[in-house]
Amino acid sequence: MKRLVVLFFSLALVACGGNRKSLDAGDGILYGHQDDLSYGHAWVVTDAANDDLTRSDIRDVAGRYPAVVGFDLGGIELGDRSNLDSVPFDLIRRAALTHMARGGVVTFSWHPRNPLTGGDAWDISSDEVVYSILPGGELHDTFLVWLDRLAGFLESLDGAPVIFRPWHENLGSWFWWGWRLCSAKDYIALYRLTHDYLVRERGLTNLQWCYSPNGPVSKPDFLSRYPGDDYVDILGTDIYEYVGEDGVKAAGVRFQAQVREMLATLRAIGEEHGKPWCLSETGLEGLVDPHWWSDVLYPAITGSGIRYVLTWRNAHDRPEHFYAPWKGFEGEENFRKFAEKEDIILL
Ligand code: BMA
Repeated sequence: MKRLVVLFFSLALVACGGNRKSLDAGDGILYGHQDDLSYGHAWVVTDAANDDLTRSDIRDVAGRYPAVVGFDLGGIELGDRSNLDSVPFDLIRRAALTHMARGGVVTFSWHPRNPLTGGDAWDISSDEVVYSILPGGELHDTFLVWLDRLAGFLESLDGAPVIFRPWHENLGSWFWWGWRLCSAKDYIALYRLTHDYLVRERGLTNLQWCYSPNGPVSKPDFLSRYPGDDYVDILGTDIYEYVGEDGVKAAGVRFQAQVREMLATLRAIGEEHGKPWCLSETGLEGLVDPHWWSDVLYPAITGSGIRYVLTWRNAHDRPEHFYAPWKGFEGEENFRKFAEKEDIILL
């Protein structure tokens, strides 16, 4: 309960302090962008210690920062200096604290390496990984060291409230903690172990726990690996638009229907369980639909009751890998149209 109050407090800060639309946070949707302050399309912060962190693709295009910024902690478990996308953890910490000082909300995802094979988060060559790191498993002690390093980073935020979203997209089978890679019982045990280590062992009270399977999935599927109301503060889902052989327009129609249906499911679960809900990751790679923001995403989320929507990163070293506009991108005007909507909140 205390944790939720902290979240609402930080959302209210955004709504009151940072946005010229005088919206109650409960009515508006915070817009978020992954890695927004550490790099963008064709630029990257190089002076991690001194950069003033005012550059942002979103600000370049819309004049304001995203209300939510996401960062990924993949690599922290090994004690690496930089994450899996080569962003230094010192920069991530400073960018997260800077964003919160501006009134924004921060969310952390985590793509940890595969502890059994040594591969990455996408290494699904073994279905014994989760089992092996649970109590009694051969790698349990190793995993506790990983959690210790993760806790060290989260502790270094000095109690600032953040959303933590581990073990995401777990109803698909592309991560080693995915659907076909572990039993529901073991998945839930993994989530609870992570939670209990950070909260009970390490006393971290600043984390809002987000459970965010990939969507669309049915309500029974969503709940089949739900860690429980005592472990989760926010319900999320990750849904991307993929363009198939039937083209961009059909992809948009399909995506919109999927998002609407999934968010209706989250609303039903959220109301039953007393939890807020969000669209924790989304996007269309390369924004190949010029009207995506106004005609596809916005109608899919307006009125859905979500607290926030986060689009994925704009890689600086892969020109086609972006999910938000950047200065000079031909679709920037369409994003501004989205950002100007009454219920969309930027910072
Ligand atoms: C994926 C891609 C990868 C990246 C990963 C974690 O969706 O963007 O390039 O390494 O997320 O950020």
